[in-house]
Amino acid sequence: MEEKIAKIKENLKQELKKDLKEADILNIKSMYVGKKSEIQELLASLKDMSVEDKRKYGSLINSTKKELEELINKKLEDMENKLDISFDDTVDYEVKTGSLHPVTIVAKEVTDILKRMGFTVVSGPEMETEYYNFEALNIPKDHPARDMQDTYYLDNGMLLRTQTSDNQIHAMEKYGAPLRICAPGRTFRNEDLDANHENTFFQIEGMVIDKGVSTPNLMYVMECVLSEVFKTDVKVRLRPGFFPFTEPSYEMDISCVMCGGKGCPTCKNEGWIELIGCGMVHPNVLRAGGIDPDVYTGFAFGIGLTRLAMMKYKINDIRYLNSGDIRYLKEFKI
Ligand code: FA5
Repeated sequence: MEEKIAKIKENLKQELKKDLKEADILNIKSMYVGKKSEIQELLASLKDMSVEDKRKYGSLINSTKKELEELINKKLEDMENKLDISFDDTVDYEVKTGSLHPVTIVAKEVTDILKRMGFTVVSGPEMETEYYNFEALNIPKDHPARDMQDTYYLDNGMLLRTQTSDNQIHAMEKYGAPLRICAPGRTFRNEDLDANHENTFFQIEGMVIDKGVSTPNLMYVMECVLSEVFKTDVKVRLRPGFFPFTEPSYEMDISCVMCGGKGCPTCKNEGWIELIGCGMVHPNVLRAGGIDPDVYTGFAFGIGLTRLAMMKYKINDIRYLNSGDIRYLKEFKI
């Protein structure tokens, strides 16, 4: 019996030394420990043995079966570990991944900068009521400022928001004063399209309300954002502007990076591109948000993120950014 068992073990070891595929090992498994295997026959024969032999061989046969199984399983495991390790260097393994859109990249950059300055990021609906988009922002029905921001009026009585400034009212209503929020988002206008005007573009709104907030605070925040986004010095100019929801109001322009300010089709020969609208929050707007203008003052700004992406990445026509042309967008892979 001992000899027979030693022979089975030796035979298996020899078999397993060969160069085997998974299917071969599974065949060997069935041959050596399967129902019709020799060891299984030996186990079956135990019942006909004398009590003495049973005691003598019972544990030997069982432990041998276990040993055979372990040898086979180890071979299977080694084979699995070996899989996937060999690479065929002749195959082109280029991994095709997507990339962030340039506007997403600058939006993230600006929100990160503002977050470091203590701004909380909020968001509002793209489908908006006239109240939040216009009326609460001191733009009543029939106000000429509505002409500057014509939009898409929906059958359900709502509209596609023309500016992220709707977030000013939502945030004041929700959080009250003091307040420090920014709100990136998509905006829509019925616009004549050209190299720097789209009908769908992105802005980021900012609003700070506290006691004693003034214009120099606003200028400081704008300066920090622009110098961090562009890393190098860029020329900006501040000029008086008009928004019914701020008083005083300003517009900030950036010297066109495509022509260095000389004038080109991108800036429509002006040398400057309008980038930011901003100002001190009008008392009527604070009131609409439930905040007492005799106690609190505030500033707000709206940065054109799509234009910012154009200027940062020297894109000469805004329409590329909504084109979905992958060859073009691939350039910005980060
Ligand atoms: C506004 O939308 C104001 N809500 C900004 C504001 C916020 C003022 C808070 C005061 C306080 P304006 O229409 O100028 O303002 O747009 C702001 C910026 O959005 C522009 O400077 C420009 O960068 C961008 N922008 C405006 N229209 C378009 C357009 N058609 N295509 C691409 N970018 C645009």
